[in-house]
Parts: sequence; structure tokens; C-alpha cells
Amino acid sequence: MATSTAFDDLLADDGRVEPRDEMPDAYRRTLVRQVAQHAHSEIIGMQPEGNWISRAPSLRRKAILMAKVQDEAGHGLYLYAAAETLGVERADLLDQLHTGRQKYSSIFNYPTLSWADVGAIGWLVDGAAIVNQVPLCRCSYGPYARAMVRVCKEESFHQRQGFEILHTLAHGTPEQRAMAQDAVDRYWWPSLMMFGPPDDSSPNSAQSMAWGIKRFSNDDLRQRFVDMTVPQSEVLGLTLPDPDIRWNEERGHYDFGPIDFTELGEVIAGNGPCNRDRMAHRVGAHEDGAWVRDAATAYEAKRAARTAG
Ligand code: FAQ
Repeated sequence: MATSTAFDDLLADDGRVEPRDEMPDAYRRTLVRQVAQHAHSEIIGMQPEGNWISRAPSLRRKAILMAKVQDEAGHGLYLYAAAETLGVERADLLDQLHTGRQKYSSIFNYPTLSWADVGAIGWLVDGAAIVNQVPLCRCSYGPYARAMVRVCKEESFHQRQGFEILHTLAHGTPEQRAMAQDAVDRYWWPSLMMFGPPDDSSPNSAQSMAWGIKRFSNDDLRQRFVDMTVPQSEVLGLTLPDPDIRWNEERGHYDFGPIDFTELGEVIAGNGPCNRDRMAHRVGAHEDGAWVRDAATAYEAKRAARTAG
């Protein structure tokens, strides 16, 4: 049987830890925390865009948006399944979400005020998600890393559809262009906050990087996102709401202005613009779905009894 030394050797060789391997309790707990938060983010993340399914501007846009929101549900399912390989129950994770003991991404506590917000979420939020998640395809925990491969492919499609919505609006009427700019103005800073607190106040980063769960620091990924996004904003013909953005030849990166991390702290603490609505909607949907879970359990019990008989 593997020993804790075998665990260290495996990580040193850049191997993958699998569910039956022995692993330190703290490694398991960190993964449960991160994978569960990630799963919760995917399903709570269905709400802001879901609000626009009935108001999408055409049948084509509606069909694409429905498929995208369904993809997010699928990502939640892969991630809950990955978390369960660590010995936890999905029902318990959902209970922790519903009682505020586990978190979900800050970004989903902002409202979607116009159709252009659906474009901004695709372009910026899915864009940030990809930058954060591509390195997670090499995470040391096998089931999480493998789930990320498919998730990233789908997020990449989502990012392009968001870009295309904004491109269409930015090249439309003056009102449509203003709507696109307003969405980008509101979503830019919260998207940068998705990467978490700065490295010097990120309590989990050092250990998670030593274990190969996170491959890059919060600030490194945030910089990568800015570097990727600034040229794309130029193609869109939209501005980013930060006068300090400029190319820094010496660093080989874009400089950008200070982020208001007090806002991130407030949103994580439950005081963002939509935290209460998101949780009330989620808990309501869970309660409304109780009959489906009961029916599935009763069906399974009957099926098992029939097989046994
Ligand atoms: N929001 O020490 P760190 C998506 C918490 S993408 C809320 O730096 P860590 C796709 C953090 O949990 C979004 N909480 O923590 C989609 C920790 O609290 P704890 C989901 C945050 O874990 C697109 C504390 O602050 N993606 O859903 C945030 O090393 C469109 C200290 O922070 C993932 O979850 C935040 N922004 O690094 C869906 C990716 N930032 O637990 C629908 C996987 C930090 O100690 C539509 N996760 N916190 O009480 C990660 O990469 C990491 O967990 C980080 C945080 C980078 C988020």
C-alpha cells in the first residue's frame, strides 16, 4: 500500500494522485474545499445568464444560451462527481452551500442588467475561468484534472460566443454599442477579482502550489488574463474601464490599476449585490426538486428489490 513517502515521490515525479491512493488529510480537505466551491460556482453561475433565456433577442441566441447554461450544469455534475471520489457526499456538499459553510465564486453575485451582460459574462467571466482552469488540467489530483479537460473545451466555446455577442453589439446601433460598453465597464473589475486575493494575502496558495493543486499563483493568472484580454478589447473596439492599462516593455506585460479588494472581501462575506437572491433561488430550487430525488430513490429501491427477487 502507498505510504506518505509514496505520496511525496508521486508529486515529485509530477504523477497523479488517484482516489484509492493514500494522501494526507490536509491535501484531501483542500481538494474537497476547492472542488466543491468550483462545483457550486458552476451551478450558481447558471442563474445570472439563465435570467436572459426568455429574453434573448432571437431564437438562435436563445438556443445557444440554453445550451451554454446546460453546459454549466454539466460542469457542476462532473465536479460534484470528482469531489465524491474524495469520500464526501454530494448531498452534504449542497447542504454546506445552502447553509453558507462553503463558498462559490464572487462573480455570480453581480446582476445581469442587459442582454450585453450575457456577452460580457461569456467574454470576460468564461475567459477568466479558462485562464484559471487550463493549468488545473495538470492538477495533481487525477479526477479533478481530467474533469477540467472537457470543462475547458466547453468554456473556450462559451468565451467565443460571448465575444461574438459583444462584437455584434459593438458594431450595431449607437444604443447597442453603449449597452456593450456599459456591460464591459461593470464586469471588468469583478472579473479580475475572480482570481482571488493578491498573493501576499492568499492563505491557501503556497500549500496548494506545493501540492501541485494550483500550478500558478492568483496574481500570475490575473496578469495572464489581462495580457490576453487587452488586445481582444481592441478588436472589439471597446475600452476597459482602467486608465492605467498600458504595455510595459520592460516587464513584457500590461500594467493595470489597483483592484479594490475590499469589494471582493464584502462579496465573499455575503454582502454583494445579489448574494441573498442567488442563495434564496438555489435553496428554493433544491426544495422544489425534493420530489424528484424522492421518486428516484423509490425507483432505485424497487429496481434493487426486483433484481434481488
Ligand atoms: N470568490 O487563499 P485563496 C466558473 C476565497 S469559474 C469567492 O487565494 P484558493 C465558470 C477562497 O476560497 C469560477 N471566494 O484561496 C462559469 C478562500 O476561502 P476559504 C469558479 C474566493 O482556493 C463561467 C479565501 O478566499 N472557478 O464557475 C474567491 O487558494 C460562466 C482565500 O483565497 C473556480 O472555482 C472568489 N473569487 O484560491 C460558470 C476555479 N477568491 O475556502 C458559469 C477553482 C478567493 O479558505 C458561467 N478554484 N476566494 O474559506 C481556484 O482556482 C481557487 O480556489 C481560487 C482561490 C483561485 C478561486
